[in-house]
Amino acid sequence: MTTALVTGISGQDGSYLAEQLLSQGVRVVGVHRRLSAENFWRIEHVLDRVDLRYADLHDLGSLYDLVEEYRPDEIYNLAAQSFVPTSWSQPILTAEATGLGPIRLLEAVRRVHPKARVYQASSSEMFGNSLDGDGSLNERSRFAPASPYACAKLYAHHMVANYRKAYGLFVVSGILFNHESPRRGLEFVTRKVANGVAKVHLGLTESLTLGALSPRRDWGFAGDYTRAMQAMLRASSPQDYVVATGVDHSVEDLVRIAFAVVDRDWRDHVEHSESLMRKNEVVRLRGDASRARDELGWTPEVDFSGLVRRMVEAELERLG
Ligand code: NDP
Ligand code: GDR
Repeated sequence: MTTALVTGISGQDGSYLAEQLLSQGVRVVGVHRRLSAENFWRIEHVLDRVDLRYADLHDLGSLYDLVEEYRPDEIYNLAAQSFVPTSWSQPILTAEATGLGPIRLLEAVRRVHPKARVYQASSSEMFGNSLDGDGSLNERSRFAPASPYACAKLYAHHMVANYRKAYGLFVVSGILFNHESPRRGLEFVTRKVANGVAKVHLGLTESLTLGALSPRRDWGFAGDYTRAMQAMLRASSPQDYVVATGVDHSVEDLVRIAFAVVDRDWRDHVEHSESLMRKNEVVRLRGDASRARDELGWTPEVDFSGLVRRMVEAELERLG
């Protein structure tokens, strides 16, 4: 029986990945950190089928013990401080968790179980504002990280490539562009907008306050992207892959399409706050996932408007 260890099991991606692995008969060891109140709302429906174990990305010993005990075939390192604005207010914590955390895991793997295949959650944020003109970003594009989060991810990304080369480990990074779902954290813009639209529609509030409306992102569905993670670990050789839809939209497009789901005009309900504007905003990200398509056979199934509709409907159901 294949055993997979998943860090960040309580997060958005961890929940979809756990479902997919369980449906394939894989034994899932879910790693979560100790909190004063458990945060299992995304994985409640699979809790009875997952081996839940405590470990923290800050604590090498806890990671080492788990790798030694389970000797997993696959390790998915999804845990991170993943919110860009928090990386400005807590840059050192972000460097520790998002940058050094993966190295602690790699050290445990190389010392006790080098046969494990490891997936590292890299990010399109590592490209920063390096995109020229109307192009798109692939595995050979230039990195120009524009936040402490992106710098931490890029450090881990390069370390994965170094461990692969120096130690011959099967370790890969997926350079994933934004992916969303009804299980997204409320602080991220897609879920914030979906939630705001539902509240306006149900008469719970009049408006929604946002920062910049012009940034463009390549938004896909999280469940499509966790399929790509698995395909990377099961490929014949270890390589990094960009995972993206290839289509970008602005925050304004997002808001317009989301309010249209409930037949409303976004201009009647959206307010602006300077406090939500970002330092070093990343203006536009669009990915080119040709390598993942050609070598892994991966393509996304959910398009942008289908994703937005799904998220707004989920919020209406939750709040209604
Ligand atoms: P989430 O923020 O939803 O989940 C992050 C997870 O990491 C949570 O389970 C959280 O636990 C856990 N975590 C945070 N700090 C620690 C720590 N010190 N020790 C152990 N666990 C910790 O992220 P997503 O699911 O959206 O993303 C998964 C990964 O992919 C992240 O690394 C993210 O940076 C990266 N990524 C995400 C993209 C996206 O668009 N979603 C795109 C590209 C990369 P808790 O529940 O206790 O907070
Ligand atoms: P991002 O996602 O920073 O791209 O990182 P987020 O949804 O936070 O921001 C996307 C864009 O929306 C603009 N924006 C706002 N964002 C938030 N959160 N709240 C607002 O009110 C708001 N108004 C406008 C932002 O300025 C930005 O341009 C996500 C995370 O999942 C990372 O972990 C991951 O690595 C990248 O995607 C790829």
